[in-house]
Parts: sequence; structure tokens; C-alpha cells
Amino acid sequence: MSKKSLHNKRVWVTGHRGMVGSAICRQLAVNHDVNLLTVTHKELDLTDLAATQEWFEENKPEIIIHCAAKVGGIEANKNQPVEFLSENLAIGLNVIHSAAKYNVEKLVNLGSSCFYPKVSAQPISETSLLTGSLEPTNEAYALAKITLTKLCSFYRAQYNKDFITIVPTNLYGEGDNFDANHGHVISALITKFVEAKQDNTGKVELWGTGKPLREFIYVDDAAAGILMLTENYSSLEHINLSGGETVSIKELAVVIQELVGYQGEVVFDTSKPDGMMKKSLDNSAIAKLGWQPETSLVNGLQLTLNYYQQRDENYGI
Ligand code: GFB
Repeated sequence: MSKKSLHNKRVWVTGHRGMVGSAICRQLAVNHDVNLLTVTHKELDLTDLAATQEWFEENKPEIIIHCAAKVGGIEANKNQPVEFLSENLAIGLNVIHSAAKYNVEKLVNLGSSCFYPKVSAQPISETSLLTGSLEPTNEAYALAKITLTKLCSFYRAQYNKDFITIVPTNLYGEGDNFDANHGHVISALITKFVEAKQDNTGKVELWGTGKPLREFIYVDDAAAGILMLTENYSSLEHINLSGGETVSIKELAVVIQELVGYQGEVVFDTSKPDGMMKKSLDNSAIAKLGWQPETSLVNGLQLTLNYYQQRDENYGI
């Protein structure tokens, strides 16, 4: 497998203000001697092909780590399928086609664990892709991610482009979206428990049955894994970024509740969806490359809670 050093390269991290993109930028700043390129959404609308290509011409990225995406938790995905499919597809198509047109040396595309079939043998191996129906709550997002993953493979097969796709398991941590209704489960639960404690609310309502199982990786570990794969992985096949701890939503809620110190009641609203009942990825391929996450779930949750509380202080909330 060919190696690609980041040393002295013009590395563009799309979505550098998002949770994953910002974690990658933090690590690039400390551990790698690169010429980091970033551009805000306001400066460049990635759904605009002409503007995107103009940006390529002016900035000449050599390596792209494509993190920009419209993301959200289970309810946001379920309620806005049009936006989740079309925005992610448009952004991805523009970045990938432009990367090919302007001869970018390497492009790293991010897939998602939700793009595997709803019913998959666990832990889910890379070969499960497109072997069954998708989970309806995230079908739109998954379809966009599957299409972009295939496009990267097709570019490699047809035009010998070094485009890869990394499939992270559920991520959380610093920089997450802490909106109680639109965020993913960990950030939403932190917000719900902290606010309930502050307001002395007797009851916190969580979604679904609490029975689904999810595997979690702290975002700084994920960023390290993505950078390791950027330098060391080059293949037609997508690769899982996995090896985190798998817990039920109920177990997760108990840990977050304890860390926050919320004493009230916790109830599950079963009118809200569970999504996939189990999502845990097979990490054999990435483990062979000698990589595994370092942060335990409880430590990662504490770090995330600290970040959330400091962020509140900074905003004077
Ligand atoms: O993190 P989450 O929104 O995403 O939800 P998915 C995980 C589980 O936590 C589901 C439950 O079973 C939720 O019902 N849950 C309980 C809650 N309480 C809450 C709450 O207050 N907020 C949230 N958000 N969940 C997403 C996909 O699926 O996974 C995305 O929709 C993306 O497309 C992401 O791929 C990684 O793991 O179910």
C-alpha cells in the first residue's frame, strides 16, 4: 500500500469548524508540518460548483480531508431527508469531482456507520455495504454517503485517483452540536442532564427504548485515526474506523447522569425512534494497521462534559 506523507503539503480540511474537522486541524497544528488550508461556509458555498472550482484554482490543495457535511442526530435525519440527501450529495460531488479535475494527490472521504444495512451481522464488516435495506431514519444521509463512497472507488478504478473512504463509528466530543433536539445522543444527553440539574427539573425525557447499542469513539482519537489512514491507507475498499466501546443507550444515560450529578427521574419516550438496534463496526482492518482508540468512554464523556461547561462559561450562559 503506497504511503503519502503530509509533510509540507497543502492540506485542505473541509468543514474545519465542525467537530471532526476541528479535531483534525488541532492535531495537524501540533503534530504535522503542513500548510493548512481552511475556508468558512460564508466564504465558500461548497454546493456551488463554479465557486468551488475557483477556490481550487486559487488555493491548489494537494491533499483533501473532506469533513464538511450536513450532520445531525436521529430526529434531524428523520425530519429533513431532502436536505440531508441533497446537501451532502452536492457538497461531496463538487469536492470529489474538483479534486479529480485539479489533480489533488489524495482525497479522504468520510462515510458513516449508518450506511450499512439496518440488519447487519455484528460487528459490521466493510463487506456488508449494499447487502440489505437501510435504516429508514437515516436513509437520506446514508444514500448520499454511499454514493460518494462509490464515486471515490470508481475514480480510483477508472482514473487511478488516490481517493479513499473512512467509515467512522458514532463519534462525540469537543466541538459537537449540543442542541437537545438536533444533536447526536451524547451531546443531547449532556445538554438535557445539565439543564435539568440547573433548572431543578424532576424528570428528563430520553428517546426510544434505551435498548439500542452504539459504539462510540472520542473525536480526538478519530482525528488521529483519520490522519494515520490518510498517510498509510490507499485502497478501493472503504475502511472502518472502529474499536470503541459498545454500550446500550440506557447504560450510556446512567454514566452521563452520574457525571453530571443529576438526581431526578429518567424516562424513555418510546414514541421516538430507536434507529438501528445495534451498530458496532468490525475493526479488524484498521487494527492490522496497528491503530486503536486510546480514550475510554468514561474519560471521553468527562472531557466532553468539561468542554460543554467551559463553553457555557465562555458564552456567559
Ligand atoms: O446519536 P443518535 O441520534 O444517532 O441516536 P443514531 C442514538 C440512539 O440514542 C437512538 C437514542 O436510539 C436514539 O433514539 N436517544 C435517546 C437519543 N435519547 C436521545 C436524545 O435525546 N437525542 C438523540 N439524538 N438520541 C445517527 C444517524 O443515528 O448516527 C446519522 O441518524 C449518523 O445519520 C449518526 O450517521 C452517526 O446512531 O441512531
